[in-house]
Amino acid sequence: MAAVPDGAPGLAPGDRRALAKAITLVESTRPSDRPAARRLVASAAAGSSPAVRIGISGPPGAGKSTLIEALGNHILDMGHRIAVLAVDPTSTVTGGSILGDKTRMVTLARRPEAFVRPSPAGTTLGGVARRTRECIVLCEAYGADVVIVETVGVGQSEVAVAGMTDVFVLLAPPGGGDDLQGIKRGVMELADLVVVTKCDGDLAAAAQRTVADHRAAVRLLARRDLDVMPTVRAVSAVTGEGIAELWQAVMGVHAALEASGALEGRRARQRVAWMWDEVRDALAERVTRTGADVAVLEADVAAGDLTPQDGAMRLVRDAFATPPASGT
Ligand SMILES: Nc1nc2c(ncn2[C@@H]2O[C@H](COP(=O)(O)OP(=O)(O)O)[C@@H](O)[C@H]2O)c(=O)[nH]1
Ligand SMILES: [Mg+2]
Repeated sequence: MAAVPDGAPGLAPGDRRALAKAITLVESTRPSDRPAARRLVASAAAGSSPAVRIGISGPPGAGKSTLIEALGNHILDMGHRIAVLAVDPTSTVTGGSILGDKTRMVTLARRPEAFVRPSPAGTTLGGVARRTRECIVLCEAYGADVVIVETVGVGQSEVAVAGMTDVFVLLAPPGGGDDLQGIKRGVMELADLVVVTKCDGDLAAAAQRTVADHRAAVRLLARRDLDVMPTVRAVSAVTGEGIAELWQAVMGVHAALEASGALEGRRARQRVAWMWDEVRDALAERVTRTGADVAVLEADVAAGDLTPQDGAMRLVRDAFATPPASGT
């Protein structure tokens, strides 16, 4: 996509079409698009300030998309400009979730101050799109002062999204008894806020019980930052109950983290982690692109004729014995 040259002339604040094109470039898997994508992200980062970055995760069907629609509309009413990056790896399997998310966030997507982007199927890795971090930066250059990343809870994805946002919100659907809906302890420990969804109608009583269960569980957990004691609350995206309070709570956590310096600490760690992810990507790319004997080595390792360790060392050594091709 040569339409976006170096610099980010298209990424004018509020230009949704330019942002959509920029994200498409950044998500492109064609190696020839990478240099332009990298320049675009660099200039976007240079010319913008970080938004309030919110990660929202939870099991499939917990009500993430529906809540983001309700919360997003409230945030817009508060005068913010919002971008939503929805990453749903289950859509690779069902093929239907992206359509579902689009229809679910339709009132949000229609408002001119909002940008909603479901990541296409097949671009996710461990539940988070490979380029989500770069897309967050693009959204900030577009002028979003609130960026929400929705990701379905499938093991590593919560950890990944918590590792690229300021405030991590974990959603839990109402459940019976003391069942915590299979949310893992390590994931609970990342949560700054736990939100029990669907607190309305027939589900209201179960939702309140689930709140009590999670409050008890949260008290026993290690805290991620001493400044934030995770709270548990109930909301209904259908009635709107608890939505305004949830936004206040998110902003409260953000303000507390900022005041104590913990926010800058999180972001600093995230930048370093990002660098190492890029190193791993660049290495893997270089190793596979040298092409030499990759298939043969894979076959040898598969057959047990070569240990995985020796195979890896051979590939890395070969990659660096070859001068790098342009582009990386
Ligand atoms: N009663 C009720 N149902 C809800 C609420 N939020 C979501 N749902 C329903 O729960 C299902 C899953 O919602 P969705 O937002 O797609 O969940 P996601 O997979 O976590 O994004 C849908 O059928 C929604 O209509 C709510 O606040 N109240
Ligand atoms: Mg969803």
